[in-house]
Order: sequence, then C-alpha cells, then structure tokens
Amino acid sequence: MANFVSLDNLINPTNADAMRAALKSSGCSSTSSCGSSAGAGDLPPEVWDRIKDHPCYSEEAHHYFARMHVAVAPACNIQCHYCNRKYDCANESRPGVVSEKLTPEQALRKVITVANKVPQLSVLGIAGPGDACYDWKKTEETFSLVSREIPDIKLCISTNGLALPEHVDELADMNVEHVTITINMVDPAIGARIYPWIFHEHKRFTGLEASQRLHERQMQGLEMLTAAGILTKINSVMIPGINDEHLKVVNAEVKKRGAFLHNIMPLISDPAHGTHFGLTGQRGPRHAELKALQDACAGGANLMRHCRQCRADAVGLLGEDRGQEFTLDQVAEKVAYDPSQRQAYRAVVARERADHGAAKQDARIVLGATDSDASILVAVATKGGGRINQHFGHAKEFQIYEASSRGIVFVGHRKVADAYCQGGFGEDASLDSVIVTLEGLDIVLCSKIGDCPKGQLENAGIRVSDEWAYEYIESAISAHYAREHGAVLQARSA
Ligand code: CLF
Ligand code: SF4
Repeated sequence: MANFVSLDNLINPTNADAMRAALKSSGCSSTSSCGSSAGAGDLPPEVWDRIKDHPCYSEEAHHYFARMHVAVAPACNIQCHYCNRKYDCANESRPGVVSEKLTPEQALRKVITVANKVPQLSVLGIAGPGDACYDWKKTEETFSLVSREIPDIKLCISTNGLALPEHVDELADMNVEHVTITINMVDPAIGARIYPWIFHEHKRFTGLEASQRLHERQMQGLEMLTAAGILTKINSVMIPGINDEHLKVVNAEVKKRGAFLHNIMPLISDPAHGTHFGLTGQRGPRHAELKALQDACAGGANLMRHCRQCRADAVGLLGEDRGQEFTLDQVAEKVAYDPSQRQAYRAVVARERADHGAAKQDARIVLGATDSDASILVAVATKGGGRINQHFGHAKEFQIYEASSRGIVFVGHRKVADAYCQGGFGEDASLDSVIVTLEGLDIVLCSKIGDCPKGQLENAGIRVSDEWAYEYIESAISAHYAREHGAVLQARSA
C-alpha cells in the first residue's frame, strides 16, 4: 500500500501539534515537486485561489473542506411548488429544512463553536430557510458579526434572485465572493408551472406576471454579480416533464451572462413533505435521466455534480451532516474563537493535496496507456480526503466516477436510505435497498466489506472490492481499469 495520511489522521487529533505529528509520521515520500496543480486544472490562478477552499465551487475541495449554514433568514418572498418550510426531520436533507432558527448573535456563537471543533470549516453560507436577500437585515448582521471574529471564513449566500439586484453592491462591499441563484427557467410560461406566486414591491403577483418578474430580476442580478466580479453559481431543480429539456436553454443563457457554475439538481418530491409537487405526484428524475441532462449540457456553463442538496442548517463535509452536534442547547453562552485547529488543518491539507495531485497525474498516465473504448461507472465509499476510506456497511452514500482511457470524471453520488451496518450488524433489508441504489454500476470500491454482503452483492451482479483500501480514489480506479482493459501499469515518473 502507498504511504498515506488518512483523513482520520488529519481530523481526529485534538490539537494542531498532534495534526502535524500525524503528518510527520505518515512517511509520505512525495514532495510538492512531484505534484501537479492539484485540481487547479485550467483555471486562472486568481480564480482557483478563490474556489480552492470552497467545497461547493470546487469538486476537489469538497474532499477536504466543510461548509456550515446558519438558519437566520426564515422569510421568503416567493413560493416554489417544491418547498414546504413547515416540515422538519433531523434525518432529512433538502433545502428549506431546519431544526431551529437563529438570531445573528446565536449564529455567531454557533459558527465559533463549529470553527473550534471542525477544522475543515472554510465557508459560512446563508441558504434560508427562506431567502437570504429578502431577509436581508439578518443576513447582513450575521456576516458582519462573523467576519469580524473569523476574518478568513468565506461568506456565501443562496437566493431565489427576486430581491438580489438591490443588494449586489453591499455583497461586494462585505467581500461575499460566492453567490448562488436558483434559476429554474428563462421562459415565464414554464415558470408559471413552478411558482404559484411572488411578493414584490409590496404586491403579490401570480401566474405569468409573477414568473416574468422573477425571471427579469434573476437575469439582472446575475449580470450585476458578474460585473462585480462575484463568482455566481446557478442552481436549477430538474422537474421531469416541466423544465427538464428547458434546462439546456437555461444553461446556455446563464453562461452567456457570466455564471461560473451550473448545478442541476434532482427534484425531491414526496407526499410526506407536504409540497405541491409531492402532493400532486410530480416525480423527480431518475439517476440516469439527471446524468443524461448534465451530459447534454457539457460544453455550456461548467457543471457542478457533487451537490448534496443541503439543509439550511447543514454542518460538515458535503456528504455528512453534523448539524445535530451543534444545536443551540449544545452551544455555550460565551465562546471564544481559537484559530489554531483550522490553521494546522490547512497546512496538512496543502501537503496532502500535492500528493493527491501527483496520484491523479499517475492515474491519467495509466489510463492513457490503455487501448480501450470502454467506459465504466465506479462507486466509491469515502469519508473524505479523496481516499477509499470507508467500510461498505457504514456508507450512507457512494460517490460515482466514470472512467475511460480519457480519464476519470466525478459524475455524482447516490445516497442509500439506510447504511447496511446498523449498530454493528448487517441488515438484509438495508442491503436490498443498497443493491437497488447501486444498480447499473460496474464496481464498488470500499475500505472493507464482509464475505456475506459481498456474496449477496455479487449474486445481484454488483462487484465489490476492498483491495485498494485507503488508496487515492483515482489511483484505485485507474489500477482497476488498467487490469480489466489490458494496460501495462506505469511507474510514477520521479
Ligand atoms: Fe451553502 Fe450553497 Fe454556499 Fe454551498 S451549499 S450557500 S454554495 S456553502 Fe453546496 Fe449544499 Fe449544493 Fe448548495 S452542496 S445545496 S450547492
Ligand atoms: Fe422555499 Fe427557497 Fe423557494 Fe422560498 S425560494 S419557496 S425558501 S425553495
């Protein structure tokens, strides 16, 4: 096995010295000179610098960095047919859902508490549970309080766009470099099927007029953000039969106006949520439909494929939610920020990233040496750090990669209803649902799996391997691909 620093090594030590010790004892032999740009890709350096710690704006960063949302903005000025903010369940992950709303002062204490305990924290987002721009005073006050205490935390908001234009200057002044607008249409006739009403300039609008106004404000807001140099991400909810084909047009239109990223997310629809779409039986897209739409948009605005559709009070790496560890009753009345953990973690990640970059480069060489047209889909169980470091039975989601001789691309994730292992024992009922979730994939890579579930998965036609436990994801996938498709493994060039 290659030398490595596991994510557990990085985050479990309780102080900065312990983190450094973990790095020192890892025996990692690579140096930054053998590393590639480690995810910088072909972005201008100044842009990479602004996204390299943002888990939503950089797929690579989401292996290392965490965001937290504070639910300070409950009021909303529009109604979306997929939203019902009254419903809450601590186990549920979808936008608009929170367990408790916070005042800006409570939010500050919570952010400091999380920053002291979660060294991966890099971004503070306000994503409702209503609209961050409409409930502006609380958004503004929260950002101002937090940035005074933790100046290096990135500030990020998500908005429906209706109240955005009047706040763009203030966002730029507050150094908010990342804004998300949810744009589901550029055709008001389609919008009328998604938005029953909006509230604007002290009046309520319905039907086509409502969607027309919303559309105009969204486009204006996007253009203003682009002009202000703010990196804007567009979130779109894919609603089969309503806006699925239309989102290709949305992709082109937002690209034209300078959007940095386009995140096409599946509609979450369940009658139990009490949303209009849930109650009327509007279905969400299947995995393959979502992927086909994302693939069809390739070449337009850059796509984000690693979104986890977070709750408005989410805390942690994107694939996990530690919000329940930081409810208000667990936050002290008096808190003081201690930057040492976050600083030490960043130093460790810088080293780890260089090594990961080198591994990715090696993987590209291995794949490029194959002589095959095959394209395979690989599911990975990971706790972060870009490694295969999670037991099959503990995985609540699998990250999905597509590999071919052209390279390895992250194409999404699949959540499982319940992890297979419950309280130390495998659950057959959970395994059945995991098997359905993994349908259509070529192989699952994890750090460990028992013979019994492995056999049952293989009977269902799904291969699983723990041969590459704790390796980098790309190293493992390329080695598997090369073995199956006839390449000769090449040694890393020094
Ligand atoms: Fe939050 Fe959104 Fe900022 Fe990220 S989430 S406000 S950009 S810090 Fe990220 Fe969550 Fe997807 Fe949003 S995974 S729902 S894209
Ligand atoms: Fe819900 Fe957000 Fe839509 Fe408002 S903009 S109705 S909070 S999803």
